Amino acid sequence: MSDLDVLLREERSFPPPESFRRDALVGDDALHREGAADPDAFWARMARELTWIKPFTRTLDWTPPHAQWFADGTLNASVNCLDRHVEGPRRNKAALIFEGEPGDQRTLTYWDLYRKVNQFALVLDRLGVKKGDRVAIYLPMIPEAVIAMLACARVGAIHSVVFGGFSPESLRDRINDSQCKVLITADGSYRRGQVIPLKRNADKALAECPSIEHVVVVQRRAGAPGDAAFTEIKEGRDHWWHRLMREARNADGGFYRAPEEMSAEDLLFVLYTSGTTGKPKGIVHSTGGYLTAAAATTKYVFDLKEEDVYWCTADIGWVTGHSYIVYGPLANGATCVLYEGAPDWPEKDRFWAICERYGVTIFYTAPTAIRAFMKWGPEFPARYDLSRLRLLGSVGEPINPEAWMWYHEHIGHGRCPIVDTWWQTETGAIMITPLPGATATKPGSATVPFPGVSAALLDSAGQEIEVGGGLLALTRPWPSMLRTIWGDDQRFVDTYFSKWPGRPDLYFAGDGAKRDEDGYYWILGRVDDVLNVAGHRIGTMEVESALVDHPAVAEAAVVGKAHELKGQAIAAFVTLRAGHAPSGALRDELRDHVAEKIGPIARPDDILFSADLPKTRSGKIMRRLLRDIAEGRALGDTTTLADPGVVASLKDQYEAQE
Ligand code: 6R9
Repeated sequence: MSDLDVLLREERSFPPPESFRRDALVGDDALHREGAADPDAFWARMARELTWIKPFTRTLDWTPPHAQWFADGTLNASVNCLDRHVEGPRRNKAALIFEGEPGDQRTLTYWDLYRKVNQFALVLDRLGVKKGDRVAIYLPMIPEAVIAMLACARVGAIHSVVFGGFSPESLRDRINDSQCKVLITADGSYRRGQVIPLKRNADKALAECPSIEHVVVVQRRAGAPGDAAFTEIKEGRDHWWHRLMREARNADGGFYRAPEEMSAEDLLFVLYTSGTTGKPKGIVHSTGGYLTAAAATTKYVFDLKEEDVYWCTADIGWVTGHSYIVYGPLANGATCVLYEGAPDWPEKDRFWAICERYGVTIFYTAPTAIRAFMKWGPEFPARYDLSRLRLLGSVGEPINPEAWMWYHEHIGHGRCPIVDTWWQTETGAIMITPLPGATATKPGSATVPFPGVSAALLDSAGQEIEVGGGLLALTRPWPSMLRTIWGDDQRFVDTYFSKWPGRPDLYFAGDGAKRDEDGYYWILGRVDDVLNVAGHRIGTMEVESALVDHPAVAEAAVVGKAHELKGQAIAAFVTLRAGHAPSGALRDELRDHVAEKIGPIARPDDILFSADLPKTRSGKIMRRLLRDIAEGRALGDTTTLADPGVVASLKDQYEAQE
């Protein structure tokens, strides 16, 4: 049965529990009605919940596909996340509750965070960072990552966070693409009891990053900071974070760094994501529009209250970490849990231990994690008191109804609404989601657009589909939409706003979806050459380029295959150069090579050596057939192949290997 068929048969529906609805920020359809009546006015009202230096008078300027929101207003994101809280009763409230993988704990109040962000902003000044400069952040999930991001925002620098699991080459390409001036990293990062040598990785990258003038190194590893065998400090270029912070004082001896006054359209950050070509795209986000939507969605999707303890398990290296660990929750003055390590270290109960320890009330994670919890068994969460949990969230990939029900029963104990939130790096904030006190949920459906957001399903000719399957589009601009792709506006136009000729106002999301009779959306997954492996976006082209970079490889084709835990796994078909023979050792070598080039998340599960790849007469590799092979299906139409024999022999080989 196909995914679509499974979803079409899903008929369970869960209205908001009355006990939840009664106290919810939104317990009826008022917000949806407000958004539908006048989306611009709705977003303007959301924007006015922020603290502006100069209030905006214009809401939206829309010259498709370029939008500007609140363009004549000025503000600073760090003021919205910090200053406005320390002026009031939140001054001593916990902002971040941090737990490291080895078990170390640190709590930073809003005042602590405010002080450290100001100090690090002074450090950035001292390193010569100016408004508009780019700063790369390659850090573990530690409070310094949040401090670094907010300090960039304070001085008006554009941060570019690179996931700590990415390889030196991936880091190098991202730094070079946006010409970062400073890199902030750490000596190491804990993962499953091991220390990942982040600074050593960074040094490899930096050998080919001429734009970097300074490197700031957080001491994360236990032990002496001068442990030269592990961390090399290059005099003049590299600086220990704690030393710079100790000296960070302004002329009057205080720590205050006045926030830069930023236009709403000034850039807040660039974040790289995979697309259909080998080169990652630098997705560019604005200050005012981005913050408006990040803050509004955090408040209403998570029904955020003053006393909540909120935990989003994403990494800060992904957009979910940006919007729902840093900007959205902190703009709302929330208490956020930050955890550094793996969910199964030292035991498979770590997440539930953390939920109990800090009294987590709102928990937001990914389906790939939920499927792992399911596989490990309900006895792990059952060891803990999870009675404080009141709301659960899911993001990153389609959640299968079975995983949804398990989450509902074993984590939510039937009491917590689940918000399945669909959105993307490009959308900046949640776009399709239930409002937990107002929307009845259905297992596997992200339900309906957030107020002020307009979605539609279209066929490839641009015809709208009311009920059934189609391509997902967003049909009106929204404040947190990407503004462009760093250095390549044409690619921005071509990728997102050219799917339907003559309609430069329609945003093409790259996802397929279905809509049911109630207008609910069921996201089916990517329709382009982008894989979603355990919630991480990886372009097939990126993996192919990494493979052909190996001296033994002549040609490579990469496809996604369904995987029980990861959603999708990577299957690669490889032809070898003359003089190289297939072997198990070479297979392992190629898998490691990809992990080294891109990062461990891109390591292929399967590699099949083949004398040839199935191609059309015009020379295009037929990935559809490779997917059929990788997933063990009967082969689809092979009549357009130049040599139908190739694919039959591939299928035999693949099956023999399994
Ligand atoms: C936030 C994030 C975006 C892609 C997106 C889609 C998939 C995200 C989903 C979902 C089904 C959900 N996706 N949330 N699919 N249901 N609730 O993940 O951003 O890393 O850019 O990935 O993830 O395919 O297009 P990003």
